[in-house]
Amino acid sequence: MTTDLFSPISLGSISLKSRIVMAPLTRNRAGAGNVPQDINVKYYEQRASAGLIITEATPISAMAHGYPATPGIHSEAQVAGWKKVVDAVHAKGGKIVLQLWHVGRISHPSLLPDNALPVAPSAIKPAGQAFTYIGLQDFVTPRALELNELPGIVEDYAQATRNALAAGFDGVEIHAANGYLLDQFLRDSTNQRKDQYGGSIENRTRLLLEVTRAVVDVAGADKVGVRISPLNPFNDIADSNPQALFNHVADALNPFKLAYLHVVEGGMGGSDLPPFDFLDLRKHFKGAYMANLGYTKATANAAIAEGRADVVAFGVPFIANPDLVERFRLDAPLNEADQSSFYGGNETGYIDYPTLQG
Ligand code: 8OZ
Repeated sequence: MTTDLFSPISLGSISLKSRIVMAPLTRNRAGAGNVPQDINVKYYEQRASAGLIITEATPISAMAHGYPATPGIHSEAQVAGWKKVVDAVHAKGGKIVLQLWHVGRISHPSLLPDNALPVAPSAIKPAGQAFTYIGLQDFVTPRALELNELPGIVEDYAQATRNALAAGFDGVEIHAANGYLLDQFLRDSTNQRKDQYGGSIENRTRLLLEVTRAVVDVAGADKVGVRISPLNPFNDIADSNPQALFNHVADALNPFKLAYLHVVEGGMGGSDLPPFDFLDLRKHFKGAYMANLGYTKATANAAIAEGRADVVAFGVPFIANPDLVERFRLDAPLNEADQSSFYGGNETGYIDYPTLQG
């Protein structure tokens, strides 16, 4: 029998019924205090037939927030809210990991404690605007983190991991992609530090490895994945040599024996991207490889059959199709996603997409 999307697989200690993964999706519908609420429970429960759900990006601390209504994992109420999500997904036989997120400079004082400046590897202002509770606001110049603050950031990841395990999650994914804090350290357009966290590829990878060490020490490597996006220019970021950087990241992560490496294989939003060989990256990483970005059932099956991926994460199709797995199984038509309800709002465009049953 050929291996395809419906072949079971284990990612570390997490056993999946299929290789159809729900990608992390920011939806901006948390309740007061950035606590997961009933509609969030319903939304994830509806999608529990996925082989694995990766939660929306989840801030690890008060300073890690950069958008309105994103559910955190740093208060007791948030942990209790997430526990309801996890219990609902588990009751339906699903698996779910929490994505650990620090936005770094992609934030705004109005979203941070005491109107603090966002923090980053270097004091470089991103082009563009932040989504805030008071509308779109120009990004500000962030404050460069002091060397002696970095252990505190690493500890925030560790504490968030303890909280995620307390909520019952099957594991955690470290978000090192899409121009947020860890990616800001990795790529050299945003990291111009002169200390041991900047400059060489080894130095720029250091914080990710320290965070991975801390998270693995809490959860065990077989419950930890890492997400990277070597080319994604989203959030005004780039690197002068992405192939060398991310091949090194893959090599450096190998000794941990992680559950998986999750790779955004391109850019969100059109622009000219530098050449990059994802198969080369895939060969550097010795564990399970999760591919993401624009895959269909056909292209995902081809990637799995050809060994270019072990599992595939689907984003937009899961927004619009809670029963995506069943639809793939039957080759049934997919619902169209309504872009206007992606970020923020209520039940509409969130928990009202029909299944094949209605
Ligand atoms: C889109 C809008 C807001 C946040 C990411 C967490 O790209 C996000 C995100 C995406 O990882």
